[in-house]
Amino acid sequence: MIDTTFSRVDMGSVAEEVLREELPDYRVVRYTVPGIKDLPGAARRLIDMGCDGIITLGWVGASQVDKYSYIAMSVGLVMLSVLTGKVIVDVTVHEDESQDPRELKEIAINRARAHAENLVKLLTGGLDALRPWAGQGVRQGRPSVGPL
Ligand code: RDL
Ligand code: RDL
Ligand code: RDL
Repeated sequence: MIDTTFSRVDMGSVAEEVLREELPDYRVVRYTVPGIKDLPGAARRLIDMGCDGIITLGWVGASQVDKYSYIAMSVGLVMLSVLTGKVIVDVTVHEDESQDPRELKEIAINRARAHAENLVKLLTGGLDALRPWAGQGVRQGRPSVGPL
């Protein structure tokens, strides 16, 4: 798992608790980097150390320059996943998802927890791990929107 010092919520500790609880037979490695553009390289280093799966926890500021950083991060993580074949779950919170700091914190905590649980399922449940929720409009951070 990789988190950042840029983030305004300690999402890493939320994810770490889930992973340690639900993956007792795994070694959980936590690596903290300055910001989101450092995540793809850090993920590569953890994969090279032998990690089976990666969860990143990133926070995107509200300005246009921050969104450019987000695109760079996102492309980097997707490419890394494609090229290595490893499961990479990307938790991102955008600072402009809510104007209310309390709600934003709640989104961050809920999203980190929900995606940590997704990583557990993807690592341990095989290709069918998420099948029960297929097409169900599942969201992370805010309530799910449900199927049409
Ligand atoms: O490698 C050092 C930094 O360049 C790197 O940590 C960047 O990700 C830092 N950073 C920005 O430069 C920026 O413009 C971040 C953001 N925006 C951002 O929105 N969120 C970050 N980092 O985590
Ligand atoms: O790795 C975990 C998530 O980052 C990943 O599943 C994303 O594809 C989830 N996601 C977003 O983060 C987003 O901002 C999705 C959308 N938008 C979207 O529009 N459709 C998706 N996922 O299927
Ligand atoms: O329409 C409101 C939100 O659904 C929309 O802004 C989403 O894209 C929010 N979102 C992200 O911005 C993101 O980076 C989500 C994720 N990641 C995610 O992983 N899961 C979500 N939303 O449900």
